[in-house]
Amino acid sequence: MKKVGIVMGSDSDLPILRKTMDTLAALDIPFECHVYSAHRTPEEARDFALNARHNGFGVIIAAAGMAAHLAGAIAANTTLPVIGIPCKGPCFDGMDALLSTVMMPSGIPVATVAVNGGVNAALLAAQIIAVSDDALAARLDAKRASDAAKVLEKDAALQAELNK
Ligand code: RP5
Repeated sequence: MKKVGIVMGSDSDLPILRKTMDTLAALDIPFECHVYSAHRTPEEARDFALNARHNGFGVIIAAAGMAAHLAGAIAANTTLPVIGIPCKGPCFDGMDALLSTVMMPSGIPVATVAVNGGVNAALLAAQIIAVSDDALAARLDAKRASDAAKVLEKDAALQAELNK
């Protein structure tokens, strides 16, 4: 199976990416995780993107906050699908990172998930890999069914409490 590459602009983004890693691990998807910054280590970020396909990656998840150019900078150097996670920083409730990540010019797409959307980034990466992996697609179906069952359990508990 192709690996998922996870890149974050700073280790301060790690709490968001832990959710990404946990979700990928639960689905038995191999991944590799790095701290590379579009601004502080531009050469390392560029090299990672340029070599990602050759190094066995199928999708790259890039997470950054503030002036969040990392996903775009990665996408500029690979035609692998790139998923951007805007991370909420100290100002503007994450709107700075959201706009910096999502507003890509035509020609260089970044599939942007919600602010701090670490779980959905992993699930979207899984769905991309599952296009050519039926076993993974089945695991995703099972997760959807299990997640739905949990919601219905909560509804049943609420109904029981309200209708005492
Ligand atoms: C961004 O700047 C990082 O992705 C992080 O979200 C933010 C702050 O980085 P640190 O100052 O915590 O290293 O590049």
